[in-house]
Amino acid sequence: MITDEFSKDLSAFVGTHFVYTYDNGWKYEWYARNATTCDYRIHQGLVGGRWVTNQSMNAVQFAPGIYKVDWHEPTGTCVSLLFDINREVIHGTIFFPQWIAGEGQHPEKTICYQNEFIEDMHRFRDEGPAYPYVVIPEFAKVTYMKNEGPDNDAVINMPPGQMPEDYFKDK
Ligand code: FER
Repeated sequence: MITDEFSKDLSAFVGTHFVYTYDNGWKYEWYARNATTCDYRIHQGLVGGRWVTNQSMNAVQFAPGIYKVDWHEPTGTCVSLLFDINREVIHGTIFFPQWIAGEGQHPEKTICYQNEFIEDMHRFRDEGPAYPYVVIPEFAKVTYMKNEGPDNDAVINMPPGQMPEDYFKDK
């Protein structure tokens, strides 16, 4: 098998805290809480203001310093991120159900601290419409990257608004 030991080594990735801006202007903050969980805040974008902690994810090391992360949200949205740590570049694809990102639909229904509204998100997801999915593939430039250690509750613990306190230092 091509996978296994190498791909499972996430030791240099877990604990990393990123801020990045997509080419379409959307700005995200994302934290690899541990090998199976992430936290994030959305500073700018279709669902700017939304934030989530303890989201289950799948993560692998695809090549040295290149990590791929995939997950499914309670809203029905799917996200796939590819992190190139050395180049400080990410490619993200978000797969939005129609009820969030379709013409005249309702992205604002997902703008909250999702953890407190999981039942609502499941209800919206099940009400749909889900299809056709709106697929948004974009490159992003990393503007902040720091290892904060695993399972650090201080990294993503409030709604989006401010950047990390040392964000503007030596940049
Ligand atoms: C990302 C991090 C999180 C991202 C999307 C999400 C498009 C989640 C979005 C959502 O659930 O609304 O980098 O990129």
